[in-house]
Amino acid sequence: MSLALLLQTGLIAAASAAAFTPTLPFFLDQNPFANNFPWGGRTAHNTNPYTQSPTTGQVRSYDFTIKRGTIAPDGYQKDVMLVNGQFPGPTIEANWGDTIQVNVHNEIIGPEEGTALHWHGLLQTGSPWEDGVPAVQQCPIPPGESLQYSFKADLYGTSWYHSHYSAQYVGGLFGPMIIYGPKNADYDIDLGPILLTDYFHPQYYDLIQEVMGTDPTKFTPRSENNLINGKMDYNCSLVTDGTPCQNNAGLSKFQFTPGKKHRLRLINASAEGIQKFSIDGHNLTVMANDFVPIQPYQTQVVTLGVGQRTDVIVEANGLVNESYWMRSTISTCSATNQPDALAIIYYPRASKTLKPTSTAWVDTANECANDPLTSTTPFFPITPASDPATTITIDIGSYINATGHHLWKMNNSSFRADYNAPLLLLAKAGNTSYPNSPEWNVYNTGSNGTIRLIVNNPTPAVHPMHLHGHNMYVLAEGPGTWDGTVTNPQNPQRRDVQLLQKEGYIVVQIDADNPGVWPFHCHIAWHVSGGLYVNIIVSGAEG
Ligand SMILES: *[C@@H]1O[C@H](CO)[C@@H](O)[C@H](O)[C@H]1NC(C)=O
Ligand SMILES: *[C@@H]1O[C@H](CO)[C@@H](O)[C@H](O)[C@H]1NC(C)=O
Ligand SMILES: *[C@@H]1O[C@H](CO)[C@@H](O)[C@H](O)[C@H]1NC(C)=O
Ligand SMILES: *[C@@H]1O[C@H](CO)[C@@H](O)[C@H](O)[C@H]1NC(C)=O
Ligand SMILES: *[C@@H]1O[C@H](CO)[C@@H](O)[C@H](O)[C@H]1NC(C)=O
Ligand SMILES: *[C@@H]1O[C@H](CO)[C@@H](O)[C@H](O)[C@H]1NC(C)=O
Ligand SMILES: *[C@@H]1O[C@H](CO)[C@@H](O)[C@H](O)[C@H]1NC(C)=O
Ligand SMILES: *[C@@H]1O[C@H](CO)[C@@H](O)[C@H](O)[C@H]1NC(C)=O
Ligand SMILES: *[C@@H]1O[C@H](CO)[C@@H](O)[C@H](O)[C@H]1NC(C)=O
Ligand SMILES: [Cu+2]
Repeated sequence: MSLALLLQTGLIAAASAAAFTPTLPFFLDQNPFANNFPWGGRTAHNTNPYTQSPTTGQVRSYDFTIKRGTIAPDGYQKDVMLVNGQFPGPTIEANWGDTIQVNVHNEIIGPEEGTALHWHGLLQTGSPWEDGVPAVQQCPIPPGESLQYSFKADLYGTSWYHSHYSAQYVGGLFGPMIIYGPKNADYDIDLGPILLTDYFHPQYYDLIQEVMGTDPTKFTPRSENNLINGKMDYNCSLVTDGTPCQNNAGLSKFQFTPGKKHRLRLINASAEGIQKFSIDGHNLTVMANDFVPIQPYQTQVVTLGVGQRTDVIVEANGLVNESYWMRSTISTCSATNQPDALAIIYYPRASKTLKPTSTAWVDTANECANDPLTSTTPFFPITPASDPATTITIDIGSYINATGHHLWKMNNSSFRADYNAPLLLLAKAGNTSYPNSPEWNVYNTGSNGTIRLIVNNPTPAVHPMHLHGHNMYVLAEGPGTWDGTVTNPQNPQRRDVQLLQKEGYIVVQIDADNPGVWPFHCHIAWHVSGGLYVNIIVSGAEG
């Protein structure tokens, strides 16, 4: 039986405690690197990924059943929601230009909840209704019902899918999404997705009620643990309410082949935590941020905000008889009781019973910001317009409303959704004004071709800002307010999530070439639920 089939049927679960994380690809029918390159002569260097993606005609079908379940990934028993009984959810794989088709069956009962899945970072060009945000592009999928999503793998690299219904993804509904495409840096072995996730023991819905509640001591929940690919140990002596808990639940394990270059696909699927990723004794070569290949640069510690991805290459130049810690540490600007996630990398002759004795790198980077924009040069250069047609300035704030609840606002307006009135459907019917619903936070940019967003954050919290449907040019970011300077104006960083520093700003810009209603929001689950969210209507570029 193939590995993919084993994973699908869940038979691997029993064996996985001892097993190493398998390498990619899992493809049953073809190895995209060995057999063919369905993207033809397109390279990371010669092809504009936004306008020249291939169409292979190949369909990758997945069947996702979403149900409640009980798991104990760190030893602490917890009720969650799962895709096909797996935590994290199954890996979606496709080649650049393939069509991904996912049949989602909502079987969430006891109690019932709606759901909807978002395919993070894909452009959805020509298919804006497949983006998966309830109240914007669709109604929630009701319990007992199914929905087929079908969309093109229009960018390539590393990403994830997650529920966009309430904060359900914090309750377990997420998984990796890998799209194979041209290489912009050389490597031998694809070690696959490495999901970094802060982990909360209470139910997500109880946390949301506290975060948006009236008790200020509960506005910022502290995570209990930090997981790598859904695993970490927990100190069960800390459990005081009698919940079953088992010490030494086990860590994720990876295997390095000496002398080979390994690609690691880091994904920050946290609710709140900024993660600092490193491997003891090894350098990291950063080759992509989000879905954007970049000119490789070397570092020891990578910072990822929620929703961000970074692909790194690691050369296995350690001792063949040693094992090394892989670490992801939640930074001091996030709230946690246990910041350190660990996994183990084994060389072939390392003892499988002794723990590594390696020591961590000293992290000298800014605790609460991405690497400087000057480090990043996109592989395919694009120069954005210097005179955008539309400029939208938005100030972020938090406040206590008249009933004492804690909310977030963008330009003085806290977003509140109406699941029964998806904005894309209204826009398709020609209706883009909702005088009685200012809380829908809609910014209609008409047919203007370039849109600049200046976001000011006077609050003492970092916000990973995510835009759907586009890669943003990140023109500037920093503390304080913008002085008008653009970093790397000829070829600025592009990505789909950018950290907005506390008491700081970001300036981002898009080419409005993808008609749709596109969410722009903070990816911290608690903040987006509290209203830190706007919708941008893009009608299609005219100039
Ligand atoms: C586990 O937690 C208990 C209770 O706080 C503490 O006394 C103990 O030192 C902890 N054990 C470890 C290994 O951290
Ligand atoms: C994930 O993002 C959160 C929020 O921005 C951040 O606190 C955390 O450190 C990030 N994790 C990694 C591994 O980058
Ligand atoms: C990491 O990179 C630095 C700078 O390029 C180099 O001096 C050092 O030897 C490298 N260390 C390892 C373990 O590869
Ligand atoms: C690995 O080999 C080196 C010498 O090559 C030795 O110094 C080291 O102690 C060995 N490590 C282990 C865990 O046996
Ligand atoms: C479109 O661009 C023009 C020219 O910059 C500007 O005056 C107008 O306000 C913009 N319209 C919208 C809806 O943003
Ligand atoms: C305050 O916010 C909460 C949570 O969104 C909401 O339930 C409540 O109705 C709001 N109060 C007022 C007066 O609008
Ligand atoms: C947001 O508020 C600021 C300050 O009141 C104002 O300058 C800006 O134009 C507003 N932005 C939008 C998009 O309404
Ligand atoms: C923000 O909203 C509040 C309440 O709706 C209002 O009193 C205040 O004038 C608004 N401030 C601005 C700058 O629009
Ligand atoms: C547009 O939709 C809103 C919300 O459903 C509704 O209140 C409004 O009457 C609609 N406008 C038109 C012109 O149909
Ligand atoms: Cu935020």
